[in-house]
Amino acid sequence: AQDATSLPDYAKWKDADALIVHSDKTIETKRGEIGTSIITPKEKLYIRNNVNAPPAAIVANPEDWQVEFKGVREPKTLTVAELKTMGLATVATVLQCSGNGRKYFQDRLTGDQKISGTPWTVGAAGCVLWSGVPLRAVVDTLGGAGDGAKFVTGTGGEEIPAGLDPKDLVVERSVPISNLDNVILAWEMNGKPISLAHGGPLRMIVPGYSGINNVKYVKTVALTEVETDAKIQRSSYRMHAVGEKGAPEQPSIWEQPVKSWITAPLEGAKSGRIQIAGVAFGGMNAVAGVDVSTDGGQTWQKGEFIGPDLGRFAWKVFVLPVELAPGTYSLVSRATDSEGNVQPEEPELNGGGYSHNGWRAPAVEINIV
Ligand code: MSS
Repeated sequence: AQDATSLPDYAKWKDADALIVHSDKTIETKRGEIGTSIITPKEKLYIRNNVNAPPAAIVANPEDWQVEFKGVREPKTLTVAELKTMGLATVATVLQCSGNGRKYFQDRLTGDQKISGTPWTVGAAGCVLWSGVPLRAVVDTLGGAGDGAKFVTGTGGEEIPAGLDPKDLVVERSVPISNLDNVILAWEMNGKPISLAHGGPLRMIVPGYSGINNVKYVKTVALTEVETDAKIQRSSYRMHAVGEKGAPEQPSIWEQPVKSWITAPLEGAKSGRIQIAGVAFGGMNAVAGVDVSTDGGQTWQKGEFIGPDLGRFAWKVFVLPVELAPGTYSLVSRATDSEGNVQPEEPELNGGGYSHNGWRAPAVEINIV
C-alpha cells in the first residue's frame, strides 16, 4: 500500500493511491487508474526523472524563465513571456516512458541475460494536453533555420553538480528536424501551468515521440547539424541486443510504435455482461482500430472507440461489451495504426528494455464465477 509519505517532495500533490512509487524519480500509474476519459489527470500521471529535478523556485515565476535559441539566423534568448506573444497551439499527446513495459522483457530473460532499469508494466504512460508556442513560429521569428540544420536539440535545465562531466548527466535530446512543424514549447499541461514534476516552466514536446525526447525545464533549443554527443543521446536510449552497449550507430528511441492495453476489468467478476475497456494509440500515426480477445488471442472482435477524437498523437479509449460465462479468460488487445502497422504479439528483446508494444504480455487473466 502506498501513502502520501512515499511520494517525493516535488510530487507530494499527487494522488498516492493511484500510483506505484518505484523510486523518487520513477512513479507509475496503477493500471486501473487510467480511467476512460482519455485525458490523464495530472494527479495520476506517471513521473520519470533521470536526474534530480531543479529547485521548485524555477516554477515560481514561469514567465521569467529564459530559453536560448541557437542554430537560427538570429540567435536569441527569449523569456516565456516573450514566447507567449509568438503563437499558441494545443496538442494532445501520449507521454510514455521509453521503458514502459520493460518488466515484460525482463520476465523473458534467460541464463545470465540482464536488462537493468525500472520494471514498468503499462503505467509509465498518460495522454495529456499541452499548450504553448509552435517551435516553427519561434524559428520564423528568429529569421529561420541556420544552414545545414538536421536536428532539433533541446537541453534540460537541471543543474549539473560540480566536478561531474556535464556530458554524462545533461538531459539533452536531438530529434530529426522533420519534427519542426510538430514541436511545441509548452507552458501549460491540461489547462494549468506545467508543474515542476512535469517539466515547467517550459517543456519541449515532440508529439509521437517516446518520453525521453520531451525535454523538461528546457533552457536551450538549438537547430543542429548533428545529434548531441550527450551520453543520454549517444549511448542511452538506443536499440541494441541484450548484453551489448549502446552506441550512436544504433537506432535512437524516437517514434513510438503502435500499442494498446486493457484497463478494465482487471479482476474477476460475476458471469454476465462485462464492458472490456482500454487505451490504444499509434505513436506518430493515428490509431485506426483495435481488436480485443477474451481467449488469449485465439479469436478477436473489434473494439469500439469512444469519446472525442483528440488527434493523431492522442490515445483513444476503446470498449467491447462481452457476455462471459463462468470460466477463466485471458483478455488482450491489439491495435492497428493508420499506416497498417499492427501491434506484434512479442516485440524484439532489446538490451535497454525499450519500446515494448507486445499484445501478449499485458494480458489480463480473470476468473468469472
Ligand atoms: N527532461 C529532463 N529535463 N529531465 C529528465 O530527467 N526525463 C525524460 C523526459 N524528459 C527527463 C526529461 C523521461 S525518460 C521521460 S519518460 C519523461 O520526461 C517523463 O515525463 P513525466 O512528465 O511523465 O515525468 Mo523515459 O523515456
